Amino acid sequence: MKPGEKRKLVRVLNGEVVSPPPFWFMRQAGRYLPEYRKVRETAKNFLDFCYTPDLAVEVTLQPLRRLHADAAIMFSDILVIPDALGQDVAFKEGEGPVLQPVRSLEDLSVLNKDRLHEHLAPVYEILTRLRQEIPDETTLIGFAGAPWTIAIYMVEGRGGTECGRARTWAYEDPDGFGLLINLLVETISEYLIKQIEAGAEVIQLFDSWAGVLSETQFRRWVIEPNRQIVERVKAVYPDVPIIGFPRNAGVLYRDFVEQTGVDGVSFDHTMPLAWVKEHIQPLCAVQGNLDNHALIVGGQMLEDSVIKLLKMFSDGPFVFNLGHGILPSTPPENVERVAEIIRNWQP
Ligand code: 1CP
Repeated sequence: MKPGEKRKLVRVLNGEVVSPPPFWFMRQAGRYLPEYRKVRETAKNFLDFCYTPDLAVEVTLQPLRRLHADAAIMFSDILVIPDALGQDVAFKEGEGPVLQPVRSLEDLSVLNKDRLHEHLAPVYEILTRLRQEIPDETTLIGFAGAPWTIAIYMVEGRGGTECGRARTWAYEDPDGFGLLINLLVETISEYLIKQIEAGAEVIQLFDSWAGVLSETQFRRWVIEPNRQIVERVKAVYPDVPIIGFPRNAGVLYRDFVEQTGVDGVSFDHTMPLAWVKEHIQPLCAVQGNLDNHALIVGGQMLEDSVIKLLKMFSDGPFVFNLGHGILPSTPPENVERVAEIIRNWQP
C-alpha cells in the first residue's frame, strides 16, 4: 500500500464504492476450522484462550490464510466485559456461556471497573501484535458487545433464551436496569477507545439480541446506548468507522442508522434486500447478509445467493458478510468458494 492510502474496508465505510467489495465473515475464526480446534485444545478454558495473545493471534490469522479476507477481526468474546467487571463468567463445554446472574441493585454493586484495563491488557496486546502480523492491505477490526446484548447474558446468566428476565427488569425498574446499561455504556466506550489506541482501525458493535425488544424498549435500550457509545468513541477518534449490528431489528434498522451515527450497519439474513437497498444503503455502508445456513449447504444455491447479493449492492458502499456468524458444521471449502467468487466478481 502507498503511504496515506486507506484500506478497502475503511474506504467503503467512508462511503466509497469499491469493486469487488471488501469481505470478511462474522466468526471467521472458530470451530468450523480444524486448525482452530487444534489450538483450542491446548487452552485451559475458553476465557484463558481469549486472554492468551499467542493463541488468540494465531487463530485470528488462520482464516486469513485460507480466505485472504479484507479484514481480520481480533479473536476474543463479548463476555470479557462482564468478566472484567468482576462477574463470574465461565464457558461450559457443549453449553456455552454461564454467568452468576446479576438481577438486583445489590448484585450490581459488586461490579466495578477499577481493574478494567489491567484485566483487558491481553486484548490490547493481541490487537497491537495483529497489526504487525496481518498483511498490510488487511483492515484490523476490534469489537464489543453492545450494552443490551451484554446485559442479557449478565442478567439471564446464559444466552440463547427469550431474554425474559432482562426484559421484565427493564419494564419493572427502568432506573435500576438503566444503571447496568449506563455502566456498560461507560465501560464499552473506554474499552473501544483503548482498542483503537492499540491498533483497531474499525469497530463493530454486536447487538445480537436487539430483535427481542418492543419498539419503545428498542429505542431506549438499543438505539440510545449505541448512540452514546458512538458519540463517546468519536469524541476521541472521529475518523475510526463504527459498524452497528442491531440483529433482527426489522424496519427499525433505519432509525438505528439515522440516530446512532454509525458509519455502517451489518444486517441479518431476514432483511429483504430491496428494502435495505432503498432505505439503508443511501444512508450508510451496508454489510451482510448471506444466510449462515446457506453456507453450510453450499453448491449452486450458495453461489446464486452470493451473486444475488453482489448484484444488488455492489453499486453502493457495500461490505460482503453473513447475516450472522459461521456455524461449527460449515464445510471450510464452502467459505473458501464464497471468498473466491467475491474476489473474482466483475459487475
Ligand atoms: O469453544 C469455542 O470455541 C466456542 C465458540 C466461540 C467462539 C469461536 C465463542 C463462545 N466465542 C467465540 C469467538 C467470538 N465471539 C468472536 C471472534 C471473532 C470472529 O468473529 O472470528 C466474536 C466476534 C464473538 C462475539 C460474540 N460472542 C457474540 C456477538 C456475535 C454473535 O455471534 O451474535 C455473542 C452473542 C457471543 C456470546 C458467545 N460466545 C460464545 C458462544 C457460544 C456465544 C453465544 C451463546 C449463545 O447462543 O447465546
